[in-house]
Amino acid sequence: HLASTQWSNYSFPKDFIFGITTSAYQIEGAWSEGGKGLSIWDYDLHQNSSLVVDKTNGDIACNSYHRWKEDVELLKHLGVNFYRFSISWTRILPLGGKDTKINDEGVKYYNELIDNLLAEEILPYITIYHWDLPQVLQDKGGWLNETLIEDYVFYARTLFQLFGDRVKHWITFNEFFQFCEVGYSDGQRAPFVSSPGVGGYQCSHNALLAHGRAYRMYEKEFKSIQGGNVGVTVDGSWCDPLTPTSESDQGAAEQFTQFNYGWFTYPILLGNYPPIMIDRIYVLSKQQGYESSRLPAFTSEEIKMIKGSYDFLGLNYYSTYLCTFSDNFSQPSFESDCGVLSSQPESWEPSAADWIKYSPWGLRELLVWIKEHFNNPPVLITENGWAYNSLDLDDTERIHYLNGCLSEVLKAIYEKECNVIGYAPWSLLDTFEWTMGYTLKFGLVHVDFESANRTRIPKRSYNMFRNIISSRRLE
Ligand code: GBH
Repeated sequence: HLASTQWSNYSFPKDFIFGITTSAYQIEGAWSEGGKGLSIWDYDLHQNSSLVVDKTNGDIACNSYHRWKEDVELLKHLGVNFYRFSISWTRILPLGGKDTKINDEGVKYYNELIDNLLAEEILPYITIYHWDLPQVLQDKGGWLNETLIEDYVFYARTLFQLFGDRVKHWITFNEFFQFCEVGYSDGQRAPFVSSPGVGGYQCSHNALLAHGRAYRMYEKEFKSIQGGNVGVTVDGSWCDPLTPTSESDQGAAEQFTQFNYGWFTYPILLGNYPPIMIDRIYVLSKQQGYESSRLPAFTSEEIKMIKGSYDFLGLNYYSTYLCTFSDNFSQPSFESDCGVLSSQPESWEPSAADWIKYSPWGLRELLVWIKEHFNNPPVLITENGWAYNSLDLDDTERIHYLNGCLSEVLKAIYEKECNVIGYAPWSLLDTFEWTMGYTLKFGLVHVDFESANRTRIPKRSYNMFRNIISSRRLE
């Protein structure tokens, strides 16, 4: 059935931008070179290699610290308008906070990368935080400690000062849900803290405040001089009702989106957590014997500060799930607070990642949901992708998925008037896939992790994406 699909016939609007994405820990390597300090991922995976399925780590990864010129060549030939990458906090501030010296070698690395991108007319879109917290700050409690807000704002200010003369697009955070809920509640990502129903909320409360404070700081101290934009990336799945005609399942699908996506977007766009989260977590916390809600509360000052703290909304979309209410979860936990069971039917085409099945329509549904809930803010798709687990130079399924998702983007723009401003797949390269190690491949470019110089070979999807960028249409 792969060949028979018809993609949308529209052309991408004139000002629609194309990019591609990576993140520092997943590609750079050189974990202890150039004066870099230790991040939680360096530290934890060196402590315990069993945290990763193939017992690998990002010590070398794609070696982009040394081979970034090849990355720039690949980006140039691809023809992208922008490159979304992240800065390694400990390459700039090896000890994290205010009392550490700026590491000149780290600054030099990013200066060269930025200058070479700009020379090729590729705009840098920099993610300030893509999960690699300095270990010294984790030693003080990490995102559970509200003093980290100050440290983050200091780090962000340092980046604006160092690079903001040339970098005009910043993304404060990548995916609060992943580093907070999975990192501090489930214990499945660094710092591998297990505190169900508690840790994730505390982490994200502090991280949302850090986001808002950094946004306001840029607005006050840099915006008039540097003229850039500050956005944030939230990961979004779409949820359809398990039984389409069931009103209960329809309610469950909306509740899932409120909890998984509204958790972060409601504060940033509307000023506070979704009412249903505030209510349910309060009631359940009381039942469970807590004195106050496990979900921290924003003060009215904080609400004013955080409301509207974005110039664009970054969206990472990979897959859709089917939802139904359930109370069959251990307590306390985010899952029982949310009260929704999600699954994916066997009949949807599987990728090598157990959480991604072929479901491009959910991207359009989510874009429409965003438009309706938040009055059509500018949305930049900052990730979207498909995983293989073996050599995939002829990656037809990835091509099929990216086309499918882009087709839904076109429909969202032309048939639903959604304000989608650009699109960047995950990822330029096969990367170190966190706890999946090197077993999952998302790249449009293959990386030979056996070769000393991490040889890069473009896949078929790279050429397909290149054609889309130059023709501005799907084929
Ligand atoms: C992105 O996160 C990251 O930003 C990026 O660094 C990473 O390399 C890329 O994905 C590919 O993995 O519903 O229980 O099955 C995506 C995080 C993790 C979000 C899995 C959805 C589904 C869990 N995704 N999650 S479940």
